[in-house]
Amino acid sequence: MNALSADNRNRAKRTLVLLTLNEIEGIRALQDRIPYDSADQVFVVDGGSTDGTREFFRDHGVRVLDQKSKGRGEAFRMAVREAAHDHILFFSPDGNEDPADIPGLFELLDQGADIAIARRFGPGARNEEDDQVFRWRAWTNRAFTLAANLLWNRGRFVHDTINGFRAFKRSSFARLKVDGPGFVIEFQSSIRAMKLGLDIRELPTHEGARIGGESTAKSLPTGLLFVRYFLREVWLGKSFAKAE
Ligand SMILES: Nc1nc2c(ncn2[C@@H]2O[C@H](COP(=O)(O)OP(=O)(O)OP(=O)(O)O)[C@@H](O)[C@H]2O)c(=O)[nH]1
Ligand SMILES: [Mg+2]
Repeated sequence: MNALSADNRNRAKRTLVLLTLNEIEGIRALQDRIPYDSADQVFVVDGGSTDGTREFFRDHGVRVLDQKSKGRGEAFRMAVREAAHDHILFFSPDGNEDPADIPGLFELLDQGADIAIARRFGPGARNEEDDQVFRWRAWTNRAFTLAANLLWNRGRFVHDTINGFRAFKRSSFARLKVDGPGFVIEFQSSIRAMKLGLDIRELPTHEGARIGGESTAKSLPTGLLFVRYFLREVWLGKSFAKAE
């Protein structure tokens, strides 16, 4: 038996979840680069695509689950309910996330992390706006991340509390009881993980440009949602975890 198969036999099983809402151009470009064989189960959670994304996956033998209600928050919760395995990774095939990082994120969980995040900031990393003069989205992201670290993090600094390209242990995700909607789900999960002192590890990544389609994360409503949920986390403290 070679080293790789011995490794595969000893590690926890993995579920890879693809999150889509009208990403046909992205998925056509990325399909051959996604390391499907690094996971033991793969499925798509789709938010209601009408551009052929769902049909593309079905034609390629990938199971597609249709969301009952909208938004990434609901997609994360549905995925964890449906996942068969204990290590669960979320990948969004719109061009921002590099599929080559999928095995590395799974490996961080194997090494003991509760949450593994592909970080777009910090040493060795790059975000979409790095070659622009005004980096509004990056600056806003970093401000929210700094505030979360200052208020709640007692472990190693987390450089990117917001990126959706991340993996969870099922048991850790359950402890977070994340109830946020839409694009705030990742930030809320990072904050709550800090509050509970979970082991958050990061992998430097290079964020790419969106390949096609349209962003559904409109800056102003998303920013306001973040402020609202940030203040709610200040208010809640650790009380969210009481029912543990
Ligand atoms: N399942 C599911 N996926 C969603 C939903 N909304 C967005 N997505 C996917 O989540 C990923 C991220 O959404 P984007 O709209 O690209 O948001 P963003 O990455 O912040 O914005 P850009 O930088 O412009 O790409 C994409 O793969 C979307 O297709 C949803 O309601 N359900
Ligand atoms: Mg995107």
